[in-house]
Order: sequence, then C-alpha cells, then structure tokens
Amino acid sequence: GRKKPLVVITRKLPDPVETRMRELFDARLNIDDRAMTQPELVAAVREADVLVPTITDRIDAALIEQAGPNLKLIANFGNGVEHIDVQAAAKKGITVTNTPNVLTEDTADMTMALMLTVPRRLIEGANTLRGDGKWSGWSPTWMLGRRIWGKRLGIVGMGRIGIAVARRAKAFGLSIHYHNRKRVAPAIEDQLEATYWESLDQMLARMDIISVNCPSTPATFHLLSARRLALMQPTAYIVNTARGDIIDEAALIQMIQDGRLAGAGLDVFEHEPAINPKLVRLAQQDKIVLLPHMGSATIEGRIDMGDKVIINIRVWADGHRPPDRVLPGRV
Ligand code: 8YV
Repeated sequence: GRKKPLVVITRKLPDPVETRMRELFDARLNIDDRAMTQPELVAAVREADVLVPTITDRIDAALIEQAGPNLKLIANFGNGVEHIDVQAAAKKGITVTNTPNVLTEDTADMTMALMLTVPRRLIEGANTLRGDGKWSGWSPTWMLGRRIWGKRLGIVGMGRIGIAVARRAKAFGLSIHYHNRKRVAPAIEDQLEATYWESLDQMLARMDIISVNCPSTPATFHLLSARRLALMQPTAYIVNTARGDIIDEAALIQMIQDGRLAGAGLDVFEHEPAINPKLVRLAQQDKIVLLPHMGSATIEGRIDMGDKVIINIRVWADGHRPPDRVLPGRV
C-alpha cells in the first residue's frame, strides 16, 4: 500500500484517538503531555507530512517559514485557529483544517452554566458548605442572587455556538438579542424570536447579560473595549466562553472593581494560561467566576474532535479536499 503519512501530534490526546491515529498513520505522539517548545515545533514541521497542533502551540509565519517540503496539512485539534497563521500557511501551499460543530453544544452548555452560576451565586453558595460544612440556617435574605429568566440576553457573535446558546437561553425564558456581522437566516431568527442589533453599542446598553461567542480575529480584538463596556448597565453580567482577547480584560477588571458591572463568568483569558492576579482576587471576593478554559472539555467532545482531525487527514491523504478547511481571512 501507500506510505502512511507522518503525523506529528503536539499534545497527548484521549486514548481512543491515539489508538486510531496509530493504526492509520505513522503517528508521532506526545506521551509527556506538555506543550512543545518552539525548537521542538521547528523539528516537527521540518519532518512531518501533517502537523496536529492545539491552542497551546504558536504556529506563526516564522515557524511555517521553516517547514520542510513534506508538510502539506496542519490539522488543528480545536476550532479556533487564531494561534495559526493561516495566510502564511496558504502561501506555502499548506492546508489548515479545524474541528467545527462537535464542540458547539458542549461550549453552549458551559456558557449556560456560567450564565446561571454567576447571577445565582452558585460557587459562593457551594463554598459556604465546604470548609467546616456548617450552615447557620435558611433566612429570607440568605444568598439572594439575580433572577435570569425574563431578562435580556445579548449574544455577540451568532455563529454555531451563539445559536446553540440562544436555543438554550430561550428555553430558560430569556429574550434573545444578538449582534453579528450579518443577520442569521430569517427562519432561525423567527424560531429564536431573536432581535438583531446592527449596532453593538446600542445592544450593550440595553442587555442584562452579554455572552461572547465570536472567534478571535484581528477584527474582534478588544471588540468589548473600555468604551463599549462602559455602555453596559451596572446591573449587567458578562459571560465569555470564546476567547479572552475579545474583551479588554484590564477594562473589565476596572469595571467590576468599580461596581459598574454586576459580575462576570470567564472561561477564557487574554494571556492564557497566565491569569491576571486581579481577576483571581475578584473571584475570591465572589464578584466573578473563573474557569480554566473548560468550554469544550468533555470526554465525548475530545473524542469527536479527534475523529474530525482523523477524517480531515484521511480525506487529504486520499488526495481530496478535507471537509474542515479553514480559508485565510474567512474566520
Ligand atoms: C480547546 C477551543 O480547548 O476548539 C477551540 O477553539 O477553545 C477548545 O475546544 C482547544 O482549542 C483545543 O485546541
């Protein structure tokens, strides 16, 4: 048969995925599960036919420049590709793919979880029964949060995940509003009874909860800037399961500290894995809830992501166009 492609996988993946990759490819696995160093990445791109990176790898133009002649596919294990210079790859004739759809529902679930956790003070409540586990007893004014049903949810970025969040939130009795580069199909808008806001500024000023669900691109960097955050109502909450750099994190911290925003639920940060200590302090004061980028972290989801990567590699190896190609400038 034909020679199996040499596939370098930068991180440890779930066992079933690794087993399948070993069967199908000349798979070089990362058994240590630590992020590759830049020299290790250079060695990988020099040698590999296919690179399977994750969000913890910086696949920039300088690295792509050093790729060997065999490297023809970068099959990202993950949906967001802001860590890959897709343009530079295209220039070198390297195809880039990602893993859409399979993590949509998990990420939407986590978004809802944060949307409930923050206003209803879930973490704070649970923490009162840890430690010595003593409870002074119920009182009419004990642990009062804010109701979420009947409130207005503004979704920033109405792609697959934004729509999945909208479906859930509608079932929870929130009214759905969204801002997106373009309107979604009228049938979807009708189904969700969603209101489109062409002006992000105007939407921000009127919402009770904002959920960030757009990709990180040069156009969405600090989309929620200090100026825009200041438009929000002081009773409003913000939830981010997308990417940290879509929000001006320093400005968000200032707003929460000043009581100009009611709270935030953040699964993503501007400089992951580094967390601004001011955020940690606000979490300790129960003003915000922080999660370590867990939006898509389910066993099923990770296996689905692995399957997607495998399908993309196989279709490419058969000489066809892989299904989840990411085109430069299209995200
Ligand atoms: C992963 C994600 O944590 O797919 C994404 O865009 O943020 C998450 O699913 C990560 O990207 C894996 O590379």
